[in-house]
Order: sequence, then C-alpha cells, then structure tokens
Amino acid sequence: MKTDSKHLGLVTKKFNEFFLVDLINQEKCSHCKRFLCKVRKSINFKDQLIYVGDQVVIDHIDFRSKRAVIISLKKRNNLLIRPSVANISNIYIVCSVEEPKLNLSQVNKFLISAESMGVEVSLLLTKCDLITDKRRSFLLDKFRKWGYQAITLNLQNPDYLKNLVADLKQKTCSIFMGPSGVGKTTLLNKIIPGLQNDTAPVSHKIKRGKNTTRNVELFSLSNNHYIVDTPGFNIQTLEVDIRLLPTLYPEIYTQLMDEGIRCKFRNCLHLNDEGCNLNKSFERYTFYKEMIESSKNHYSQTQED
Ligand SMILES: Nc1nc2c(ncn2[C@@H]2O[C@H](COP(=O)(O)OP(=O)(O)O)[C@@H](O)[C@H]2O)c(=O)[nH]1
Ligand SMILES: [Mg+2]
Ligand SMILES: [Zn+2]
Repeated sequence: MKTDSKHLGLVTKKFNEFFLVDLINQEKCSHCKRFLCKVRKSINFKDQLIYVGDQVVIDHIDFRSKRAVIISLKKRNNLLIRPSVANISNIYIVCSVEEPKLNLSQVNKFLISAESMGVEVSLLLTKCDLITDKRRSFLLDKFRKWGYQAITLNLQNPDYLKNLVADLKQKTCSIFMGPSGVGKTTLLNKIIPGLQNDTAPVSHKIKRGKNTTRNVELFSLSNNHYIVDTPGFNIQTLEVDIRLLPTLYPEIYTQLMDEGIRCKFRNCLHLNDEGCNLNKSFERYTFYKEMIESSKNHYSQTQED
C-alpha cells in the first residue's frame, strides 16, 4: 500500500540515520500520521543536517509498515543549539520557587539567553505549593516589573494547569528550558496525554536535580501543537553580543522604543550617566551591568588568546 504522493512532514525525533516524521495538516491521531523515515540516498542536502523540528517533504509513503522516505528539507526559521531543535515558536523559561530555590541571577541569564533567540519568551514558576500566597504575589509583581507576566503552577492543584494549556495551544512549537529539577518533565507528563517520561527527585544533598531528560523529542499536545522538553543545564557564560543586550531587556527596550528615550550616543550601552537618558532605577540594572562587564572581559580574553 505505497503511495507516491508527496507530503509535508515534521521531524519529531531522530536516532542514528532514522527520523520519526509526523504528517503536517492531517486531522489524524498521532499514531496514524507518524512515519519512520530515512533520507533518500541520492539526495544531497549540501551537508545540511536535519534536526528535530525541521519540516521535510516525504515520499514513498507506506501506510501499512508506516515507513516513508525524506526527499527534501524546507528552509528553517531558527535553530536552537544545545539542545538542537529547529523552528521553535516560543520559549518557556521554567524555574521553581523552591527546591531548588529561586536564583534571580540564574533566572535573568535564562531569560536573556532565550530573548537572544528572537522568539516570544514566557516565564513559568513551578512548585508554588511550597510557598505562601503572599510570596507568590510578591514574585508575580517582581517579574511583572522585569517585563514578564509569569504563569504560576502548583501541581497539587490541577486548576493551575488550565492557563498554561490554553497558552500552549496558541503556539506551534514551544520549548521548556530551565535548570534541572524544577519540574519540566513532570509538567510535560501532566500535559501530554499518555506520556510517562522519567522524572528525578531533587537530591537533598546537592539540592539539584539529576539530568534524566536526554534525547530531544517533540511531543504532540494536539494537532499542530508541539512541546519540547530539554535536559536541565546551567548557563555558565552567556554568549550574546553586548551591543544587543539592551534589546533583550524589556525594561530597557520599552523605554527606548515606546517612550522614545534617546541617549546622546547612538550605540549607548547605558553604563554612564553622561549623555545617557535611560532611567536606570529598575531591579535588573545591576544584572545588566554585570553582564556587560563579564562579556567585555570574555571578549578581551578571547582577543588575547
Ligand atoms: N512540590 C512539588 N514538587 C514538584 C512539582 N513538580 C515537580 N516536582 C518534583 O520535582 C522533582 C524534579 O522533577 P522533574 O520533572 O524531573 O524536573 P526536570 O529536571 O525539570 O525535568 C520531582 O521529584 C518532582 O516530583 C510541584 O509542582 N511541586
Ligand atoms: Mg527533565
Ligand atoms: Zn544610554
């Protein structure tokens, strides 16, 4: 039962030379539209690799054995490195309010690294069952000032998930990123019907989670809505061009764009007061300055090497 009609597909998983590809725009259950594919041998993708999240054209579809052949690769919108995923529509930075404790400098780094991808960024605060309502309101207010309408989660109370699921259904390919142990995989297991990925308790000794999520995979929430889980990792150094940093902080770019604030120098890094008109009385300004300084050091070190 082979057909030679070509179909557009989405790569949801890859292992060795095989790819799992879902047909796109098909109102079928995920089982019926998922095919095991190889790349046609005669095709030369100009040394381009195919990543999870890529759109491909498949042919020689065999509906019985659920096999097909990838014959071409579509142009991608973006490619995230570590983990390698193509065409993400938005990033959720996931951080727990306790266990592991909220680390504001780390949240800042994750947000900035996500903003540098040029896609929509949202903030999810997990484990809100471990804090009081007062503390939760305090945190919501803090992150509102950072420019983010955080979504708070409490997995003891499933009502909290509704907002998130509604949000996810507005997006095509979301990715959960954040430190390990904050509950990303637990969340995914609750959201995706039938999913039972391994989760790991936070080690009480080191108060950090174990990395249990390894391979990148797109999970289907519903037709044409996918989510990616990532292994937790900590961002040590951030490799972002310092000239771009002001465009990655909502507190700064809204002043420059919406309020039309102009500094004397066109490429002002907003570090000194002379000629700089930016209002610097916002909480993350210290982080911003530290980031510029450390990037400068990093830059001068690599210049000397
Ligand atoms: N108290 C509490 N614990 C949670 C919650 N969500 C996840 N956990 C626990 O946090 C630990 C780490 O979860 P996991 O999903 O593996 O984190 P990941 O590394 O971010 O994928 C597990 O022991 C979970 O049971 C929550 O909302 N509240
Ligand atoms: Mg995990
Ligand atoms: Zn300035």
